[in-house]
Amino acid sequence: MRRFLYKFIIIGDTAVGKSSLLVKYIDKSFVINYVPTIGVDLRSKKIEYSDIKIKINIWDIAGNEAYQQIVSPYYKNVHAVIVMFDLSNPSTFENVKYWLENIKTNCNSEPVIVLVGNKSDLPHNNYQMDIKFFNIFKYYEISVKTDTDTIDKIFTELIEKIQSEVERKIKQRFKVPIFSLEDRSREKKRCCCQIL
Ligand SMILES: Nc1nc2c(ncn2[C@@H]2O[C@H](COP(=O)(O)OP(=O)(O)OP(=O)(O)O)[C@@H](O)[C@H]2O)c(=O)[nH]1
Ligand SMILES: [Mg+2]
Repeated sequence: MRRFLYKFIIIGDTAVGKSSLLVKYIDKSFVINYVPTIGVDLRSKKIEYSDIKIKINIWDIAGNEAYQQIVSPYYKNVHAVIVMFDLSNPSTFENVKYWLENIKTNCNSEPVIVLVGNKSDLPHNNYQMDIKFFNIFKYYEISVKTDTDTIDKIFTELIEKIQSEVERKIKQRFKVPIFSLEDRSREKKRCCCQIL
């Protein structure tokens, strides 16, 4: 059984629903009360496939401006970033660019980025963003309040994307040149000495 450990972070403006997303994903529950995150929170999830075990540590990062300096180390070595905004609050969408810049400034890896518009249960505008230009893997519109399946889908698609990239890199690293018998005999002839 092979084991993998991945690090995810969730970022975005304050009160867009980052902690709610994490609680819904892990505990399948929704909290109506707003309790601002102080600094960071960590939750973990273990997923088992037929031959691999994956653990993801998901860091929920406070959106409050006051914490941004102290939370920057948490952007290090991340495999995935969930950038979240509130569909019912246009200023949180305008700030998405600020959060994408934060990734560029603070991440030392090249994480898979997804953009999540939350609170689709509330009246909201339509938003357009050139996700290819911003190197965003996928865009989802969800309601953490009423949705469960799409939330699971976000994490599953992220894990699959990261895992396939890791498998590709492993294969590349252990690539053994395959010689045909003919090639090997030619190799022998070229040798100047041989151990018998
Ligand atoms: N209507 C509605 N409310 C939501 C939804 N998701 C979250 N909320 C509410 O939005 C408020 C803020 O949610 P949080 O998850 O605490 O927000 P946050 O992004 O973690 O905020 P910070 O910790 O301050 O960065 C809470 O009162 C939630 O109940 C949703 O999909 N629909
Ligand atoms: Mg929070």
